[in-house]
Amino acid sequence: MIEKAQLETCLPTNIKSLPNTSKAISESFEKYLTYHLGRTQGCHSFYFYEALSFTLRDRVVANWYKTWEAYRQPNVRRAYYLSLEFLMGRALGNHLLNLDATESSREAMEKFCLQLEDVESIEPDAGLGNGGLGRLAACFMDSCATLQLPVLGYGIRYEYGMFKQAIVDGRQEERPDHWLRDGNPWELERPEYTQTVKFGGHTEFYRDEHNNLHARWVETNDVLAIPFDVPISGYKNKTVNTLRLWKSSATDEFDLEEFNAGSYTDAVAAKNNAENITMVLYPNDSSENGKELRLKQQYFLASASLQDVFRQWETIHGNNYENFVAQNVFQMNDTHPTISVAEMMRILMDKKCLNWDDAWSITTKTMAYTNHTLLPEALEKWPVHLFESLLPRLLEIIYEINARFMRVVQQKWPGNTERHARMSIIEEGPYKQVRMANLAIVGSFSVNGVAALHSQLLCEGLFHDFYELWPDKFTNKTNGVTPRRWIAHANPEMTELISSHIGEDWITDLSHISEIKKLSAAKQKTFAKAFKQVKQSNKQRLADLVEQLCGVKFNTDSLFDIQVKRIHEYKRQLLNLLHVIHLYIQIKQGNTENWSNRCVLIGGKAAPGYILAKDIIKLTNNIAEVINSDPDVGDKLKLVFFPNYGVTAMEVIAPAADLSEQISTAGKEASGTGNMKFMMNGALTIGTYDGANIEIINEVGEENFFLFGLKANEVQDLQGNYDPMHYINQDQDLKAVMELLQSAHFNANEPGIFDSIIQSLYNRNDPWVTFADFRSYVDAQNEVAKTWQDQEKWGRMSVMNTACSGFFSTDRTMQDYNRDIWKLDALEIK
Ligand code: 26V
Repeated sequence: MIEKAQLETCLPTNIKSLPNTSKAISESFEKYLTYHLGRTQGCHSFYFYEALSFTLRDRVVANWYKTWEAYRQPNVRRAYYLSLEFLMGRALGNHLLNLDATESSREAMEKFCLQLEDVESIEPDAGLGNGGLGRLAACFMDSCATLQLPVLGYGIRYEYGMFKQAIVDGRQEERPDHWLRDGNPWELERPEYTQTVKFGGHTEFYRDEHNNLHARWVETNDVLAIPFDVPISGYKNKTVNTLRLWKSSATDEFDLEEFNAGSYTDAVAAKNNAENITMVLYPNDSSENGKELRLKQQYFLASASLQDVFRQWETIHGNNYENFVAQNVFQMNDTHPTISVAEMMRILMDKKCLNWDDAWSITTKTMAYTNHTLLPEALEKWPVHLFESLLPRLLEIIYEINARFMRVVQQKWPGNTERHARMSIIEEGPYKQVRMANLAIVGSFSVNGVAALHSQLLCEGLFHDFYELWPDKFTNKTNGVTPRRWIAHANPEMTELISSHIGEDWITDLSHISEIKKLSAAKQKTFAKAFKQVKQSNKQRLADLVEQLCGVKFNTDSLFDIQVKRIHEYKRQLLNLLHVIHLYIQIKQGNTENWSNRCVLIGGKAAPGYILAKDIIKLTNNIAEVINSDPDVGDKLKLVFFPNYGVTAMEVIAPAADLSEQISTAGKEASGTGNMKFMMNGALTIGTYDGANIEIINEVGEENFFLFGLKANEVQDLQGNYDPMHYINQDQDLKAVMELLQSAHFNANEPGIFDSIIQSLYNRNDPWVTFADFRSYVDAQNEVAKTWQDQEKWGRMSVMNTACSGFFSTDRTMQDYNRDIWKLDALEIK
């Protein structure tokens, strides 16, 4: 382990900023390439990317250092965002934008006959997340840096990120994403801040010199946590925040017995176990039943991060925790890091020797919890026996937290055993489990959902008991997305157009984007025309990519109808496919008067063990095959499955969309954030009354949104008396669609492969009630097609969507968190 420098130096502490001119950038680029990387022309293109990244990183470092210094000051209150996932995507383009160095870098690259975009495209995505929850964390980090809020992200440096999706014979195949293989110029290893994390062993009790009882966790298997820091630059300010990612590593202590027994190689190999903890991201976003390695990851993150915060605290405040609450707050991204509640108690009691009440007071005043899902199968529970073997000391603490909490419940609702059983942190019965959401609620001062409806449903349903006990703990914080990545970076032409009309303020205060509604009539007209041209050019960019990846030609005059997100039954990609089949039938029957040509694009990853989701991908590809090769269909309809959807793909897809599909069963999608990215980029939405769609409608008006389907309460009322046949018998279109699907028209040589999909749709217990929404979905789609015929009207609606998207910036979201939960002061970095 590296110790802090012991040598006296007169090194400058005030690091100078470097110039962003194209001359300075090209000189530095050449120097890195030649002298640092030892490469020259003709080398692998990765080194061009690496040399430019080092050049940019140098320009970030001075401000990074200044930001650290500012945050280290004794009275600065800080927030820590604890998350198992940060779906960062690419970094280089983002830093270029924030440093206002895009044009000078473009020029610099041209000196070497390189295109900046080509260099940028070499960077692998940092895919350290599954979907919405991980990308939200990344957007939050961006906004906090731009708002100059002292927020540190803590996460895991997975060696393998989200798997790469290959499509073979129409089916998903998972390929490893070894994103770190060639090295990562955007991380700085900090071995001097290594922490030790314990597993296994058992507890011992002892008395101190004052006869107070304490616990000691002994005979543990220890793992080292090495931090890697990733800079998060703010937009055109000097703030550079930090995302600290932990890598697991073996301690230097060998198993001496084994070592001396001559099994030197076995003893060394055993170290692999430790290294495995941060090897791979779990590619699952709903159920993962009790996998030991996943619990290890969670505790590893919690323990390393909390110890790191205490280490920093003690360098300034020593052993005095009086002001700890005033200066620290932790935001837990879902239940994944909520073992932090117990770990905080352990550290305060076992390490800092505080008594229970003082430790509990600090814990419950610094922890805050965000819930991201209402799906019961995504609520984490851990078998007690796993805790017993892996984290025995933490289990003791959880039992004690629960015992004390149950007394509170008993006092409020004496004798109400059913309620006690529901609220207990421990699920009793033959298979005892720890309910992480209950632990999070009991241990936090704040609990929030991620959209208005979602937060309301949490209070009324899932967390109702807790809401009755502590109504003031619960709030809503509607999600957002960062306009820097999702407009300024992804859609430079639209950015240029908007800024040329209303200036650039909207980039850091998206409420200003509504000013495009206030342009004079004449300006509105030219704006709308240019807006459409931008959309066309973005559609061309996507069409080129689709042709390259799928071999299908998209006509850019067609309506681009897009659904990209994780493949999940509740998100109802199947409903989309039923509509596509319906359109195909209409074409085959010659019902094509006033037809609107459509290109339908579906993309997203299925969890490797989620068979039905994988079948949905196969079905999409099979339907696409039939439709795209039918000469009767031609340009009227195209369908593709876009492979390996991710952050970087979305940067091309969102700016090119005409229609955004947000068609989840009402009450199931907590928020959605793709919906916001599409809206900002001028797509119209077809969607249910679910998640943040509701707030999109509030902002843009129902007349600029294609709303359909049952409401959340209607869906709930339907459960139990849902009769799929009722809808089939009533609706000739649905009947025809299902008949064609069941006739093996799309699987002529693969009999039976879609049987389970078909069965799921006919299931009376189908929780997603797909048939129930078919009619109103098709009607809404017809309305879409009709509106598309009136291009001027569509254009107006499209501009309105962009103009009304101001609320959906994560800058607003972060201000909401800060006002109600974090209460940080923005800190200007000079
Ligand atoms: C759950 C699990 C379960 C155990 C295995 C690993 C794993 C990984 C992730 C999750 C989280 C699922 C919850 C989630 O992603 N929620 C999404 O959060 C978005 C941001 O708030 C929101 O927009 C989406 O509507 C919501 O589905």
